[in-house]
Amino acid sequence: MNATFRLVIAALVAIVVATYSHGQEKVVNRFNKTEAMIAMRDGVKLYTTIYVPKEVKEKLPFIFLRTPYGIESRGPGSLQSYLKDLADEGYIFVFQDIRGRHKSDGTFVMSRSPRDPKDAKAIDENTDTNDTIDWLLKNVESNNGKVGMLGISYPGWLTQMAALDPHPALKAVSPQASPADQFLGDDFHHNGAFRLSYGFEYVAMMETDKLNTMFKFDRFDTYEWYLKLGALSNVNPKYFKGKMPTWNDFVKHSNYDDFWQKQAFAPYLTKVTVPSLHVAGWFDQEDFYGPLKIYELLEKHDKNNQNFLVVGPWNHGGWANGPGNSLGRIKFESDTGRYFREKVQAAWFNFHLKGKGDLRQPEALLFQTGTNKWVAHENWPPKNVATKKLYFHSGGRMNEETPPAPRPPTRSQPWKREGFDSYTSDPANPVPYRPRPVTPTYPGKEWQIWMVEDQRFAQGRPDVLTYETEPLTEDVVVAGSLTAKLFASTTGSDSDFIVRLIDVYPESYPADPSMGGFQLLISGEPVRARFRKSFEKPEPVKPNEVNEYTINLHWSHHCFRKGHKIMVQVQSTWFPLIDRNPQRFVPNIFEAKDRDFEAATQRIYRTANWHSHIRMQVLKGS
Ligand code: PG9
Repeated sequence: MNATFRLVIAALVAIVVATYSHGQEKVVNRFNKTEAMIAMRDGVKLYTTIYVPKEVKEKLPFIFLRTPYGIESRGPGSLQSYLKDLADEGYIFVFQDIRGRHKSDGTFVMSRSPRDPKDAKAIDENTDTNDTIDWLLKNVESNNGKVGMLGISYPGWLTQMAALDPHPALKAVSPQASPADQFLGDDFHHNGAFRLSYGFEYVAMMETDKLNTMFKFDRFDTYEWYLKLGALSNVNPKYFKGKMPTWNDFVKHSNYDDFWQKQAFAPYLTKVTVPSLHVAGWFDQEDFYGPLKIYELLEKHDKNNQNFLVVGPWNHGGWANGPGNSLGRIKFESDTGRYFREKVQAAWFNFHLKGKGDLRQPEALLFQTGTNKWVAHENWPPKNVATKKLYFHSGGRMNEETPPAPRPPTRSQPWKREGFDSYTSDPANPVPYRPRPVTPTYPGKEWQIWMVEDQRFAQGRPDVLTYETEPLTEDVVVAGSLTAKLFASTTGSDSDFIVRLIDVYPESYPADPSMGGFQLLISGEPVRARFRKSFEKPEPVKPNEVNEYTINLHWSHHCFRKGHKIMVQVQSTWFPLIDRNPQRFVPNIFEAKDRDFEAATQRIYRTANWHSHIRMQVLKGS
């Protein structure tokens, strides 16, 4: 090989290496990292890492993120994606392990309630945040005295906690996918129905030790594992042995008592203390209720227009990584995640912490699924909406006509009663919430996308009722709240009713033939008969009595396209997402025994008086 040839080869190698390493550039390498154990007011020390850009040209604000999941990997990892646009702009990043988790001292308390303001010595996540900000302002050189906070889910909740009684230096927050009420709508319960797989597996992950330790299932299909577990009263003797504080709280507080009410945000959100950008995903499998509820509660007090909402087509935290142009098999036709990180999140903090740009944040920036476009609204829910009611009819039909009065049984068919559909719900054979095998929640990939799974796996089960419209003759745009009304009876003395709203694609779908007949879940929620009058004081139902159930399906901004059908399904189990109702009333389902579980026959009525239906807020004209 002659010298010139060797040189050419060396140059080529250098170019390849340079190109490759540029693509792999580690953002964290642009920073100097320091570690600190910062003392809180009660002496407990919290592990904190501080990343200051190596080239500091001006004084910089802080971006502060607190987490229970361990900052060692998550801190630098998030600089690479979630926080990359902010890193490119130039901030001092601070990450902190919260009390009792990973490298921090103290005791972890799950969703620790806000402190009693009369107790001067009390601590909570808010005081820990404020003590840390005090320390940062004094100890980190080249800071400009301003702090912004953000985070997703637990870190989003910590961000909202910081805003309850903010440090004066806290100038902007973005609580993202933060829970608001763990009994009514977020991770642990929906309308008081326990989210079994999530509750069990999350508690094991957080409370086995200080790290993120996953529960080890001895079966591949956790549907089978949870079925074999039987009643919830088997959890402590067989697995947790009374050592998981949060599980013990679930058992002790099976109703909406003080414990849950004190933890929920509703009593505390009485003013907008700092500019707040609330972020949610339409397909969030964990905390969709929270961010919209927090926005709604604060909006009532938003005198200075500082409270904003963004909802994209994402799963839990789906905006933090990757382009966000699809989820499962659903395509969104643009890079929604990238757009959010750069044009919304970075713009928000650049404006509030650096005075940069001309922030024109719409009141509510929502991605309209179905038509795949971002829509800016002046109010959420918007004002130009009408109510559309779709009633259940015989033969699985659903339309806007109220059902006729039932015909009495005839002499030739004395047994025939019209005006209801019936199914038997057997706790020994519950309806799965996603196609089996149901892999574990963590670190399972399937959990993250179950809400966009084709719902056809459940159709045809004898314990799932289906009602659907004719193919739509024009687009129907849901914009706002969705509610189901059921008139139902059970042969048991307690029961669950689960309603799922589905967008059914046309059988022939030329835009993507593999999506023909696809069934996309738009919303699904359970109601527990025992809580039909009050979440505080459960009551049995009288067997065979017809009761009215209102199921809040929350909010949506979805366009059911012309040619699609709107479908509603009703069932009484959704397993192991929701624990099984024994269907025989017991004072506390966490203490029910295996022998308390029994099959029940359910009726869903569709008569002139008992007109089960779904109610949707739709944009006027659709
Ligand atoms: N959904 C998780 C969580 C948040 C708050 C309390 C409990 C669980 C999370 O992803 O952080």
